[in-house]
Amino acid sequence: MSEMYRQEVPQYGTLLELVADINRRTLDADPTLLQRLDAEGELSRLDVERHGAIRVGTAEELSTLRRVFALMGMVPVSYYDLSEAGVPVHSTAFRPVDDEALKRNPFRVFTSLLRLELIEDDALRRQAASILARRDIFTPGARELIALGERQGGFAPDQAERFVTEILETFRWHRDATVDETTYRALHDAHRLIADVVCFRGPHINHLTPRTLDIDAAQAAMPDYGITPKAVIEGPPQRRWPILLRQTSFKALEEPVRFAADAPAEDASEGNPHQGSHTARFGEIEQRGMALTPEGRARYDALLSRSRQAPAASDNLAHQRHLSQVFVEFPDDIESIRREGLAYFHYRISDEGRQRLARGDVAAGDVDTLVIEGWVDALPITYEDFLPVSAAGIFQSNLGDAQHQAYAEQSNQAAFELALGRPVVDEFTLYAQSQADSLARVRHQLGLADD
Ligand code: OOG
Ligand code: NI
Repeated sequence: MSEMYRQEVPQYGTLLELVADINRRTLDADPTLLQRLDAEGELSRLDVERHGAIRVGTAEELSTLRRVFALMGMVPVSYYDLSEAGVPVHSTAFRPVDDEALKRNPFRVFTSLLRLELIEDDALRRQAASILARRDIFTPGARELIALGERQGGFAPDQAERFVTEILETFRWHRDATVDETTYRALHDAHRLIADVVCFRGPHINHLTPRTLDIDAAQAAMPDYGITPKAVIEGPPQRRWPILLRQTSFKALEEPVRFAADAPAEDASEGNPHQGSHTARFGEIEQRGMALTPEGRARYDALLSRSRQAPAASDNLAHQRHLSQVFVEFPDDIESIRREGLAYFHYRISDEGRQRLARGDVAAGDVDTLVIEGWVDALPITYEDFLPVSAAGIFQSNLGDAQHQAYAEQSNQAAFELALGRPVVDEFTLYAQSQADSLARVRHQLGLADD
């Protein structure tokens, strides 16, 4: 998919180069970081690490994607409501969840479902629904393989190859809209995102996002690479110990499309197509820090909303200065963060602990004691998920200048899960489990009973 996207959106290739340059420079300049990432097993995943995003229109599309991703070992984690931010979708992220898989390749797909019920105009809403009902975003081959994979409980290698090839088609860009220009305009005027979801044959991947080790440097360097960044980096400020997720993107590009002939023709291949343009696809970069506990997250959310009470800064440096001032209240040394229970950690026996064991020393005490006495290392767990306020900022930077009011409709996780065909997994449960497993393992290695 990365290959395909690079061909479809050449600027994405440039973005990958920029990120690789910055990551190399950052690691050269900071041997401690190099060592830490290596110890955490993060170095090998750095170059392949991505997330991407798609938007679908129906429950059937969403639930079929859930089955596709399940065959790839990815499950829906978390529920994100974007309607509060004036974007008529709600979302989840499909991703691997076990530590081994995350280490190999933590690819995530932020997947949004259009909330048709938020289109106010009855006739337009019905028209959108009927356009969506006519399309199939999966190839017949993909549908056969999904059924086969489910029956077999997986794929033989050659089947897996074919599966990837067929599924890739779902994410491909189609420059032929399935509707005439009048219909496109009407849907676009209701909300640009609605036109993006409804008017094409499939849910084209709308961005891919590599991970950078220094997003401030990447943001500053974008213009040198001929890329125009969005005004500000979303998420927390720069810190010694990075938390959660920081993101920035380049603006969606205007791309040529062909509209179907005006009604009554419904098929883009008939009649004289009309030229037009559509903006949807962009590139993004992210910097990931540690996963916060519910307590840490509550503090983050409170500080973020306090920072947003001030008028928005239009340039990134001013924005970052202001954020940093507000976030001084969030501890930035790793032991305070750990002891105050603000983040999740992987516990591992230390080199020193290993030597002591070999000498016949005996460890004792709870986890804090083991860490203080140097038996055990605590390594922050990387945040693998998304932030609704940041996601809204990313969406909005690509919706042009039109300001959108929050939708009055409530967030509706139950409706989303009904469409998805299963409940989403709670992210905090995953991190807590991963931490608990590591602790149980290390206590076992030290010959201690469970905490
Ligand atoms: C998804 C925007 C959200 C992120 O990284 O928070 C997102 C979209 O534009 O479809 O990708
Ligand atoms: Ni994204």
